[in-house]
Amino acid sequence: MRRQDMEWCVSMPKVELHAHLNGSVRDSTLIELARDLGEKGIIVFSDVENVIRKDDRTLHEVFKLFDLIHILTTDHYTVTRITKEVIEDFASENVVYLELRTTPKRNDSIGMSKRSYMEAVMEGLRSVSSVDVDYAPSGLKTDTSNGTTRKKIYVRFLLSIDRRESTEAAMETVKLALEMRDLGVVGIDLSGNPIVGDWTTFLPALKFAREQGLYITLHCGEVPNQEEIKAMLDFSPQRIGHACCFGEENWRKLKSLKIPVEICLTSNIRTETISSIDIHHFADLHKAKHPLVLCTDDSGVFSTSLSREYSLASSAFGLGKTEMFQLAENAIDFIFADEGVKEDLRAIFEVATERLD
Ligand code: 6MZ
Repeated sequence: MRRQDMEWCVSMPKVELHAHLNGSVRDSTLIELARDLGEKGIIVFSDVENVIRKDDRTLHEVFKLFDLIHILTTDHYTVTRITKEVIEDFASENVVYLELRTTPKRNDSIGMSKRSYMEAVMEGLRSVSSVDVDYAPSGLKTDTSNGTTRKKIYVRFLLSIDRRESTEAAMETVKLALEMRDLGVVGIDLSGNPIVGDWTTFLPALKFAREQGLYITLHCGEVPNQEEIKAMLDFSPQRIGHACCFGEENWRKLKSLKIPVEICLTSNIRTETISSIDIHHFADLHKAKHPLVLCTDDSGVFSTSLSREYSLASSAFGLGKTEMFQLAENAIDFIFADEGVKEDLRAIFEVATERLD
């Protein structure tokens, strides 16, 4: 794509629905944190620096990297810092609605509970200064006190259950999500290394979440486990992430159920889950008008941005500006926030249509 078209992708309003907090940390922040821990003798900086700067990683290597990132980021102060930076980074490329997901973590050695982890996340959200943030269902109005309308981003949270967790730990996460609803927690995600854990372990917590009215999205089909994919589709989540390794029968089922798919192009290519962009299932789903949304997954780990994902889709699948704009706007239908937010977002896109013609 030409440079000016990339600029166009940046200026278009966008909706991000699949972004993992710890996967979206800036490289520069990770390097700075690693240097600090290196100086304290907790890690060997040069070993870590090479891992952070490495470009291509298999899916297996990505999960090893997350264990490393968590060593660097998981204290309350740093969780607050990365949350602030990640929200500001998305806002700076005109993401107008962000559903940020993160796994609440317990670490007794530093006095961290899942709740205090999430409180640190919320603190990060409140400390965002470069943009106005609407994060609670009641809504924070745009600051017009100095007579100018500032840029605004809607932020909602999904709490992730890691596939390494037990039924009890998953249930704790769901209960926490319910308690934090007033702070903008809208749903639950199931993620983590897809070859670890068994779907049935998480089912009681996911069922409970759904009964209580939380929305659910599942990482589904990152590896070719057709039995699990079928069980996940039978559960009827409101959205699924990836949908890479579906057999024919499950593919038909997905299409007939019309479950919206969060598509993460760069992530799938970098992790070699899909061998090349021209055979990516985006093309088939898009042609079939299946509900889908372009997302980053881990913009830090995969050195991407949502604008780049649009630009990539445009060059790989020949989408014009109208189609890209439509794709971005359609995502409003699949967000987990209420009708009022959807209406606000539609108005933002309406204004942008005139501006971006
Ligand atoms: C599955 C993924 C993932 O929660 O610590 N995560 N899970 N597939 C992926 N595709 C590459 N990318 C990220 O963010 C990092 C965590 O998100 C999940 C993993 O559980 C990872 O540890 P948080 O903020």
